[in-house]
Formats: sequence, structure tokens, C-alpha cells
Amino acid sequence: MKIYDWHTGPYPARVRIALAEKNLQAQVSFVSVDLWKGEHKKPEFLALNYSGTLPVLELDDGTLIAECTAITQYLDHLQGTPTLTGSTPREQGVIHMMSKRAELELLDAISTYFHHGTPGLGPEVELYQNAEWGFRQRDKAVRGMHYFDGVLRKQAFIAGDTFSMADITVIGGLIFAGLVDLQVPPECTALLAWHGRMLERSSVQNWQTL
Ligand code: GTS
Repeated sequence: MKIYDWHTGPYPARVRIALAEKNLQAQVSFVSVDLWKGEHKKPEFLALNYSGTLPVLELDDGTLIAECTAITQYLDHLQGTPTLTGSTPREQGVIHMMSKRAELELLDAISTYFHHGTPGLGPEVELYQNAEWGFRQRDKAVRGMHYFDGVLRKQAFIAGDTFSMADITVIGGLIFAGLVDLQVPPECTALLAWHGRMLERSSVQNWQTL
């Protein structure tokens, strides 16, 4: 398998963490796509992923799978434990919901802030920017942090009692928050404590060096 990604990207981090959790690192090779040069918007890359985003998984038969959620589901079904996307229909439903919520309320919001409320990837790549929209999305992400703090006051992980894809999505959000200097509010003590626990996982410590 091949993974097209960029080694510091928060979305690629999600797949790299999933790979390490599933102990599948040895089965993939990475192809670097330079976001800062806009390689992900060039026709050759758009032929791999119409959306022009990273990461993309290419299977040995040439099948292309984009979107972190889809890639994580594929990897999760390949082998072993931990199960990242749930075993029972109930677990699967809750994990999918919470991971999507982590995208909507945190990770995607911070990404929009990066692309619109900051210089983003620079003028050669950012062809349209709307700063007001970016700042609104930054504020939405901070509200999201408060939401996830509330969730973690009642349970150990984002989707319940076990580590899952939903935790990885929130981790991606906090990786992106770090890149844009967006702090988790100090009163979000449950979110901060959970993050400390997540940072103890080797998958979360080592994703940049896979
Ligand atoms: N919904 C997509 C997914 O889940 O895979 C979003 C992927 C995404 O936005 N990836 C970022 C990207 O390609 C990579 S990174 O920001 O984490 O490095 N961004 C470039 C762009 O121009 O949007």
C-alpha cells in the first residue's frame, strides 16, 4: 500500500496514528506531496483525489481511498486490535458520529481558520481567502473544545470507554490547534488531561517519524 501525505499535516497524522495503532506501518510506503508548493492542487494529484486533499491511500490493486475516516475504516478492517471504528453496530454508530463531530466542530474549523484567517499555505496556493469566515471558524473550534471537555468529564474517551477513531480525530484537531497557536482554554481541564493521556501513546508520539 502507498499513502500520499505530508509529514507534518494534522489530517495525515490521523492516518499515521491509526497505522501505528494497528501495527501496519511496515505494510505502507509514503509518497510526499508538498502542500506548501501546492502539489495537491496540480492535475496529477487531482487525478488521484478529486478533492485535492491529503492523505490518500492507494491499494496494491490501484484502488484509491481518500478521506481520513474512510482510510481508517479500511485499515481497521484489515487486522487486529485495538478496534478503532467499533465492533457492534452501536459502537460503530457512536464512534462515527463523534469522529464526524470532531471534524465539524474542531479539526475542519481549525483548518478553515488556517486557510482563511492566517496566510495559510501562502499566496500561490491560497487563491481565495475570507478572513471573517476564518475567524468565525476559529471561534467555533474554541466552542468545540469546550464541548469535548464536557464529553470527557463524563467518560474516559471521546466515544465512550475505549480509545477509537474519534479520539484520533480530536488529536488531529489539537495538532492543528498547535500549528496555528490556538490554545485549549485552561478551564477545559478534562480535555487537557485526556490530551496528556493521549500523548503517552507511542502512536501519538511518533507519527511524524513513520
Ligand atoms: N476531509 C478530508 C479528510 O478527512 O481526509 C480533509 C483532508 C485535508 O484537509 N487535508 C489537508 C489538506 O490537504 C492536509 S493537512 O492540512 O492536514 O496537512 N489541506 C490542503 C488544502 O489546501 O486544503
